[in-house]
Amino acid sequence: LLLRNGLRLAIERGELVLHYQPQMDIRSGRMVGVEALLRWQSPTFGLVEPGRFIPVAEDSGLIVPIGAWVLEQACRQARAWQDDGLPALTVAVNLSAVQFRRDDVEATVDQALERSGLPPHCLELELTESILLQDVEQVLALVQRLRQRGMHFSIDDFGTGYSSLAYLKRLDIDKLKIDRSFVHDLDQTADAAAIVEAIVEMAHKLGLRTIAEGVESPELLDRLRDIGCDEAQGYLHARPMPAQDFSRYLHAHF
Ligand code: G
Ligand code: G
Ligand code: MN
Ligand code: NA
Repeated sequence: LLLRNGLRLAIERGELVLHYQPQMDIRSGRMVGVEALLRWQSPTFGLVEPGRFIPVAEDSGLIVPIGAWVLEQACRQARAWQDDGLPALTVAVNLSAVQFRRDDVEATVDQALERSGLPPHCLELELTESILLQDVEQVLALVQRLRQRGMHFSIDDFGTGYSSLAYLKRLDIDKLKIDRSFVHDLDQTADAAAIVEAIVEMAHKLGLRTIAEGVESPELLDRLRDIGCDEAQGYLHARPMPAQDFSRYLHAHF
């Protein structure tokens, strides 16, 4: 309850911040995208991780205004980097399944793009498999409409949730994000390696790209390259960092 009341005021008090983490193309070594990750800098609770407050935001409905803020902020920041002369990166934003249920996601996304001036093809929306527990036809149609306008979609934490391969095939997405629990064990257990290999092979057969989360070592990156995984994200390249630090990182990278 304390957390919820604090969270209610967090937006207007400017306590929410986005951190940014690069996404690298494994073959070329180029940065191709950046994920926006929400943090709450609370005067009472300190720096609160999303794992603690996103569930509270979802239960209370606060995820709707918070999600709208995240989308607009991430789009504005991506646009600012473009205006700064940096190569156009895709900015990935996490969407909660609750946003699909409680918000007019299409209007919220349009508003963020319009206000920021970010071209739709520079925005990627990360969905979780739990999105498919809802009115599937409605979700499929919405994703298709947004895709027609140029936006990209990925499935986050892939392999950990409920996923119907039948729906996956119908869902008009671009990319699977392989959950970091599989990536972490890649060089330790044959089972984890088998799972990552299977996901990559299936994704490619469905015409999807793959990105591995939680890539922490050069050895893991080598394994992923051998397996044919397309992209990597993790502490090996950079930790999530505030916008200002990420700007410096970008200028050093390009
Ligand atoms: O950054 P960190 O690993 O602590 O994030 C933990 C989880 O919180 C991740 O699974 C991520 O998907 C989720 N998360 C981070 N930012 C957002 C956000 O803006 N909206 C939603 N819905 N989830 C987020
Ligand atoms: O939305 P998603 O579940 O992909 O959230 C990514 C989360 O993973 C972020 O909260 C980020 O802090 C965390 N993360 C990013 N890179 C690494 C990594 O290399 N190792 C670990 N353990 N966590 C990571
Ligand atoms: Mn994510
Ligand atoms: Na994830």
